[in-house]
Amino acid sequence: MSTVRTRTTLIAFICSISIGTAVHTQTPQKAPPAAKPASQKAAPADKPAMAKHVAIAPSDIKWGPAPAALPAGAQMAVLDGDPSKAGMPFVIRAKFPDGYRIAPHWHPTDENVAVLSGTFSVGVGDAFDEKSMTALAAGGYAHMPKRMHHFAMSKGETVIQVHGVGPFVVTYVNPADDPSKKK
Ligand SMILES: [Cu+2]
Repeated sequence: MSTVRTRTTLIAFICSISIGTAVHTQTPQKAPPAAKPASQKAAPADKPAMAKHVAIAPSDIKWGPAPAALPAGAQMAVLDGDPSKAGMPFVIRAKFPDGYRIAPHWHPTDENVAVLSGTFSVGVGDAFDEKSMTALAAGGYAHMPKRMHHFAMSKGETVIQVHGVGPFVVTYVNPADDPSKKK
């Protein structure tokens, strides 16, 4: 039963991330793919393919609503990679309003969090306990090993950067805390 629930969460999360990303893409989706320029053709066998580089100015980050697996009010942007793809590295940003709370949950993969602004507090365990949390100011960092139960809270508008290897899925310890299941 819990396997079914986990899969549902995963699919819901992936769908909402894809939708969120698609909605905020500014290029038309229906244009046929342009022919690849010569520079993007497969590299000769003796040369490894060059990876794409990424350079995004803060003003060019395309924020959109966070996936339904997170409580309403958060914004998210995918900077690199794809958090929905298994084995794919990703870098995302999340922006939380003051007092935002994420109930105890876990991920199937390690989560790495850098705090860019505001204050982000994290705690571990099955019950949300403010007193047990560690408050991280801008510059702080947190690592949550895969499957470790943890919870979080913001103070002031807070921006974090999360990196890891997909799939980035949120599963709540108490299924009643899952915002994607509420309505
Ligand atoms: Cu988490």
